Amino acid sequence: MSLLRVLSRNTILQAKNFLPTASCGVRNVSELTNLKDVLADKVPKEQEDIKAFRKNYGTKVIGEIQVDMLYGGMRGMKGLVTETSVLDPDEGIRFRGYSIPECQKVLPHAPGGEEPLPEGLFWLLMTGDVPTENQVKAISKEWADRASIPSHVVHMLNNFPNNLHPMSQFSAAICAMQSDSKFAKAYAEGVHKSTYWEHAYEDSMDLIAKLPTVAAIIYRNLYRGGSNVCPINVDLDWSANFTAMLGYEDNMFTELMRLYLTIHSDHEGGNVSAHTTHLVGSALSDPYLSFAAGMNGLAGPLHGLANQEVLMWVTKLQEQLGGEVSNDQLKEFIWNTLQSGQVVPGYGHAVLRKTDPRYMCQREFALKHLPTDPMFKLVAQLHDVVPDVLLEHGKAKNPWPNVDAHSGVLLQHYGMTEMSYYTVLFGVSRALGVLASLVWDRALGLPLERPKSMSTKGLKKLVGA
Ligand code: CMX
Repeated sequence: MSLLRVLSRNTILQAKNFLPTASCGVRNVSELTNLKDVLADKVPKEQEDIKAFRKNYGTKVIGEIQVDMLYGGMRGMKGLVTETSVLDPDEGIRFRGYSIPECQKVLPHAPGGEEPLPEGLFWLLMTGDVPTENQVKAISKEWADRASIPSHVVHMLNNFPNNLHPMSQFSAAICAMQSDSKFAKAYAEGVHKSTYWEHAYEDSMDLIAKLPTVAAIIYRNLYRGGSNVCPINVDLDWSANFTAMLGYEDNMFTELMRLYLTIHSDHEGGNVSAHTTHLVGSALSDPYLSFAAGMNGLAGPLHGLANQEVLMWVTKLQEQLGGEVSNDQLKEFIWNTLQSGQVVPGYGHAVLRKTDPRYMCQREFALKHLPTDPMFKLVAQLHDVVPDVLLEHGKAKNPWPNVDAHSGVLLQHYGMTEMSYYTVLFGVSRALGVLASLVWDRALGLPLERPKSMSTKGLKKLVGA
């Protein structure tokens, strides 16, 4: 009998967190290094907990819906359950209750490194527990083992024209890898719905493992003359393999990538990429199709593409104004942007009302490792000037910088100057959060998502207008 089956059966019988093993009687869950086994222990408990909660509180009213919310992008409307992270407007994101500085402290690092390994963040998102070093090592190893991509995907990527945006290539490749979907295969074979999460888990692990290779092929095809990516090294962590495949040798770039891939992973459930992945998954589209849909949303300039937009905007600013610029010159440039009916990229947020902690930790990285970089200095100067202009402009509810205001400047410092590629990095990271959520969506049996829409005529009638 497989360990998974033993675990599933024994979760009902055993005291919390202790499980029998074949050899030594009882074993603590924290000693397990196979994530799927740990989930198999947690899933039935969560299912029971939510069942009891809904039985007792299922009809409790938790908010009201105003007409403006229907026209205003559903801001503030509580309408989704997402377990992996929660976004506080003032404090920013917490991953399973842990802030970014806390994650930087408690999650395992690479030997000699200071930034968290994204593998650890993934374990945390999936389980709610801070992983041990061995658990993180097991994820690195498993992703390295699962990293190879089908040859038809390589062929397809190698034949895309250079003018196809990297995000379109990324999304198309994810869809094309769907030929290997274990979820779709299991569904077609008629498996019981109580096992859906296990197949969603397999696809999610495969997909996350393969994304760096796909992303690296896109990068090398577009910007490095189509040179081959190096093979995966099973002794390296996920980020180190990624930077090696991209062709970067600087260890600090790899450290940056570990931080980058950790902090871009998840931002609760209502943002476009997370919500889209969840929505498409609710139709039981497999994780490849669901995640590709989420990536198409991330590619929008008001969402993930803003990291590309920021660096293009800052580069234009430098071209127009030169190296050293005064605050007054910056103000004028920002006003020109606003008066020509464009947004200031990297500023504002649908939920946040303070500076994004994802911006702050990137700023701290810059202060530590590249304090004299001219572009960093400009980004810091913009932080002093943009909020006041946006406040004077009087429209944006949040004048403070978001994650995208800072990421590009760090990447260009280490030589990654290809701005139109930046959102692909965001996408590789976002997989960690939205796929962890997708596994839980299937584990909790969340149904097809289908909110009620109304016509303006119907709404007017409803409110007696
Ligand atoms: N520059 C100019 N105007 C802005 C603005 C900005 N940075 N942020 C908001 N506004 C405007 C909005 O366009 C809106 O104008 P209209 O009333 O004319 O439509 C008004 O202020 C009110 O918007 P809001 O309620 O403050 O913000 P929203 O929730 O509607 O939008 C966001 C949020 C992020 C789309 C918006 O702040 C924006 O466009 N920012 C710039 C793009 C950006 O950085 N996006 C990345 C967000 C993070 C991410 O997902 O990666």
